[in-house]
Amino acid sequence: MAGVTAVPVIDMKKLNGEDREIVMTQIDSACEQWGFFQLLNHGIPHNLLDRVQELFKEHYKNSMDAEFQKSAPAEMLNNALSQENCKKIDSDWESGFFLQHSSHKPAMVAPAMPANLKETMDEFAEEMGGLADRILNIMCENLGLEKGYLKDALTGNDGPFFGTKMCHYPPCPRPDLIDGLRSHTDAGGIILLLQDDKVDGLQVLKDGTWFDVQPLNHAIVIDIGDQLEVITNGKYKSMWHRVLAKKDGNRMSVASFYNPSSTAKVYPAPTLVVSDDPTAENYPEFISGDYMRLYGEQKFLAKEPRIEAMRTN
Ligand SMILES: O=C(O)CCC(=O)C(=O)O
Ligand SMILES: [Fe+2]
Repeated sequence: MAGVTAVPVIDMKKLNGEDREIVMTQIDSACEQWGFFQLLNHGIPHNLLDRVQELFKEHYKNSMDAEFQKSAPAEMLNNALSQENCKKIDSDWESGFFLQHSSHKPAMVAPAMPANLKETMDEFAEEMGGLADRILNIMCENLGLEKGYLKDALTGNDGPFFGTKMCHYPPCPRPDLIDGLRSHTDAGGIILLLQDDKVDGLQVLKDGTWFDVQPLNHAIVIDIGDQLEVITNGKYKSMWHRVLAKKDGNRMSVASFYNPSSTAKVYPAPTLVVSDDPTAENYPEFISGDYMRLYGEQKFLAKEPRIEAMRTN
């Protein structure tokens, strides 16, 4: 996909027809060169995506917006504005919560949600989990790994970690002073994102330029996390991304994280290790939970030193 100058948009419908090879190659190139792509015709019913967006926007307006106005980032911005030379704020202009879907003991208690939103999110998680498995198997095929390899690599003792971050990026009076979400790479396996169909803000950094991930109705955005980069021995890369705060528009985002279990041993797939070149640097092996602890302290820093730090463990 040389010469592509925007985040790739890939139509999965063509995977079942005579263009299959072309689409498989598009996905492979997107994983290698962008770490980000948008999927159309991914098989998740559009009316489910519409319901998630509609019900979550309503829930935000009814139950979360007033709280945000009293939150830490809102207070930080107010304080900064009362100073003469205010500097950029080290926080994120976002308001959200996390739902855990996998069989693990939930990391946190799910917040109270209206019954119709909760039911819709259960349905959404089921569909997103299925899509995650399909994407991982497409990656397996492209990487020459046996079917199921990548899911197994995330499984550990208790199955992949799977959860969804539901958030809004409310209108911000001073987007020059705070980001919606500061630049970072994602930590885990793959991330599946339903973003607002109108309000933009998500950007990915490629070759020194920030590219918008344009809102596209009913698309699902996929991106690659650091630990999938390790498993592919660097063939696929996690990429820096950020969300800009905006003066107008309240951006909704529902991001499902399909990650290694904290007990999973993460290491480069043996067939992707260049064995006939003794000088080739391979990625290290580590326990996912150890990486996640370090990531928790260093989310907004470069991934390379924290992956390197795992080598001694
Ligand atoms: O909200 C978005 O569009 C991106 C969220 C994100 O990058 C994250 O939560 O890691
Ligand atoms: Fe992210």
